Amino acid sequence: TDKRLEVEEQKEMVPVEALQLLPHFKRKCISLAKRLRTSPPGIIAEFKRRSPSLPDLNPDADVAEITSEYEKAGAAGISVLTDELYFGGTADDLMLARETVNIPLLRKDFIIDEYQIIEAKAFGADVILLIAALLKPEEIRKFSVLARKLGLEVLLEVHNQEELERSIMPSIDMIGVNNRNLKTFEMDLNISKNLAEEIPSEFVKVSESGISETSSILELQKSGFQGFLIGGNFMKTKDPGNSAQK
Ligand code: IGP
Repeated sequence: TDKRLEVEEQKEMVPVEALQLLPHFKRKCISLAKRLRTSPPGIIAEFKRRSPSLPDLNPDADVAEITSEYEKAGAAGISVLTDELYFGGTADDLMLARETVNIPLLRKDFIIDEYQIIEAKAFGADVILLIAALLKPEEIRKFSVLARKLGLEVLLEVHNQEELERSIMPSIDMIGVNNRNLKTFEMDLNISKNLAEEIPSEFVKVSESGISETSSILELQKSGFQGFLIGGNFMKTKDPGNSAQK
């Protein structure tokens, strides 16, 4: 696809052998799934400077400052956008976040090859995102098995029952239901509510996108969700850490 080519063109490829020598590559990951299972509701606070729907979200946001505030505010984990083209992030943002906080970090990106998974580990991630809409089931299997081998957890993102059914497999730890329609950007929390009961209980359930009210979190928690991925609602304010506190 186009995205695949763009990713390849953008990347200055550091050889895998060099990635494996980075200090974080040997670090033992911290479990996000365990945190969400044992003390729900847990907020996964997201760091992003912009997105396709919000091009001026927080262009000059400082990753060390904001991730440290998220941690102080009690976030269960932090999602760091590392996609440059659409979200203005880099893998270096992930590494800076790792050097700042001691809570689980999710590498939020469009993962389409194994290299990005090795890079995620080497740059300090604990969890990777795999998007069902982008990947064939064989790819999800291959990528999630590699992630597990490296000690990373896997959050699988789905939008509907069909994606869930074809992509669910034992090498996945958490299932994230994205409330945003990727084509229209339209948001609907009912997408999460309707899909919740289709997700077996061995998977931690995360509701993603468009969450801005405590009342929505409580409702989604009643439907069975333990984790809540929140980005724009925090990043749009002057003081994202303070918004995460509330
Ligand atoms: C956060 P929001 O509406 O709180 O900013 O959403 C997160 O769910 C969203 O950034 C996201 C995303 C993704 C971004 C969900 N899935 C996949 C990039 C790729």
